[in-house]
Amino acid sequence: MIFSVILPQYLNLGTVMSYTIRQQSAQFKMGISDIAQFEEWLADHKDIIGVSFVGRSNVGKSSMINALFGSKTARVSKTPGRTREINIFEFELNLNGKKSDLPPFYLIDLPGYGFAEVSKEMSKNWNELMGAFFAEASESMLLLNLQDARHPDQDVDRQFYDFIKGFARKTVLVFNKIDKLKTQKERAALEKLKPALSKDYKWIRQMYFASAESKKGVPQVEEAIVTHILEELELRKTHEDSDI
Ligand SMILES: Nc1nc2c(ncn2[C@@H]2O[C@H](COP(=O)(O)OP(=O)(O)OP(=O)(O)O)[C@@H](O)[C@H]2O)c(=O)[nH]1
Ligand SMILES: [Mg+2]
Repeated sequence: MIFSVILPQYLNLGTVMSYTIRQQSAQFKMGISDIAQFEEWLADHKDIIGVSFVGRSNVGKSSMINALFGSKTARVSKTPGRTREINIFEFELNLNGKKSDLPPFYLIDLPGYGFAEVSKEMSKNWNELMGAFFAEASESMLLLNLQDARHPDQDVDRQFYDFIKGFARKTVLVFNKIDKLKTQKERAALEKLKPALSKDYKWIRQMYFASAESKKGVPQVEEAIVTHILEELELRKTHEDSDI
């Protein structure tokens, strides 16, 4: 799907430019599970623009990354709680179907929460890594929170929101696995949840229903990511202009 955004700064006034995620462009940079190493990385990457995936273990973060960025970008697990480290990638955007001149953007796959069988040591490490991420990561990183469409708004999701609520990050909420919702009743129940969630969590910008498996709703999530990136670039351009 093509997304059109008018960016007069980058081309002649009024030119319509269509940016998309460049498929298979995501390069794995590193996996970090050590807090000191992660803090050093964050300090070296204060202004990055991109998207971070977070959600309950097994909700389909890695699968959604593959649906959006190209197959085999991230490892999909059969056993929950597999992604225990912070996986960092760089990816590119296409402009009108060809590699754009924009610098690479960042994709971060954060370790899942709510996996019951974690040791004390592991949950301490999760707290440290995620605490550092929310306190120090660039504000230009969109947070993409996934929930399971069949089991939305679980206690662990709410606990996670309590954990991050002081940070008010730009967030989009994606209900994944909608292919598993078989009845209209199930879909209606999910739809009904939206206003309550918007009210409780004001920093959520949009909510989407999607399936990494059937790819339904994936283009809309791609559009949210691309729009976020272009907005961040635009903001920086505006700041630079006003500095002169
Ligand atoms: N039916 C269906 N299954 C899905 C979907 N997305 C992911 N899955 C399955 O859910 C399981 C977990 O997927 P992952 O992508 O590894 O989930 P994750 O959130 O990265 O898991 P952790 O890294 O362990 O936290 C796999 O068996 C996937 O095939 C979806 O949209 N529909
Ligand atoms: Mg994963």
